[in-house]
Amino acid sequence: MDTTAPESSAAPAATRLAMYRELLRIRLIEEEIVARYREQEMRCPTHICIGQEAPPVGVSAHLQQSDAVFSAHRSHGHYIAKGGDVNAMIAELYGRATGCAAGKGGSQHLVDLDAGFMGSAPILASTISVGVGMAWAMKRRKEDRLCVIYFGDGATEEGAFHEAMNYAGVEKLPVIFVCENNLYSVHTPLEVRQPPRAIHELASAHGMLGLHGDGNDVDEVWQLAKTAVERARAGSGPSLIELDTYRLKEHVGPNEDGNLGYRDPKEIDAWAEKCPVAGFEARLLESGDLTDAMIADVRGDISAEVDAAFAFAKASAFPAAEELSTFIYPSGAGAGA
Ligand SMILES: Cc1ncc(C[n+]2csc(CCOP(=O)(O)OP(=O)(O)O)c2C)c(N)n1
Repeated sequence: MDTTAPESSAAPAATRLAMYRELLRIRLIEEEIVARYREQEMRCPTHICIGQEAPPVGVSAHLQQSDAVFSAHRSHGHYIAKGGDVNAMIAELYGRATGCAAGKGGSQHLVDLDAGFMGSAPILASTISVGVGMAWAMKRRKEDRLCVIYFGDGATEEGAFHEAMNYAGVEKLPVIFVCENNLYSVHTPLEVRQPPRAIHELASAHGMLGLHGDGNDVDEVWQLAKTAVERARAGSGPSLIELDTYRLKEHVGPNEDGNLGYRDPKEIDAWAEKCPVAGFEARLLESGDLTDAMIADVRGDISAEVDAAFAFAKASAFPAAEELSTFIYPSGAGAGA
């Protein structure tokens, strides 16, 4: 199977500007979470995606509301880029009843069915099988939709990942597997966890297209995703896209972690230099498609949105005590009970 990047044809200027806005939006929302996390009002484990904004933005630029997205524990960017309700996401982090999971899930259980964000869950690879099941249903019902599943390099070590890939390949399902390879699973580097072969090479073992590229370059992500999305919509089957990227914060929480010793601070600095937001902004400024005045406008709009989301969350009530036993299988009252 082909594992090279497709011939380059840049996204239209309007799409590139929209992607810039979305990259910056995810970054500023994440920075606000980082700034406020220490207040200890967000009581859930929170995996920050700063440094990894380009994959969701470049992929979601090709998706319709009716397409489905699944994610894992580091899911804020995926949720936001798919059109998830930001007020409801921040309220979920604050454990409020207005949260997207009614305040019961926290950062690792985001969901917004109206936006086609089917859910995130922290059990590695758990959502991969569910996403493939949904893609199978889409195909059986002859729906014009596709499913995108995001996960990290660590999830590719789970049996469920390979089973799901196999089935997607056998049934030629409309599904795109997006692996954000940030080189570490918690504090363990990739080279001591997997044999010396690339993750995208696993695609050929499961009879699908493998693609690989720079996950910090939203233009490149956009092109790779275009190939995979067109394939899926044409009924030509699944793809695995491996995107090289890097998380700039600690595994879980708002802090830097260069002091821990598992990553060379020089490596962290080198990836910070490859910032997906600043790099794209510089290219757009250079081409004249973006101006300083436009940046100021966009930043102003996003700041207002972020302030409003945190105000909404903090003004919202906590779930009522009776909610403790609703939506609990098998005995609680609630939907389906
Ligand atoms: C089945 C399972 N095993 C172990 C864990 C503990 N765990 C939580 S996050 C994580 C690392 C995941 O790494 P990766 O998939 O590369 O995503 P990243 O955190 O780098 O974004 C592990 C091992 C888990 N959540 N689920």
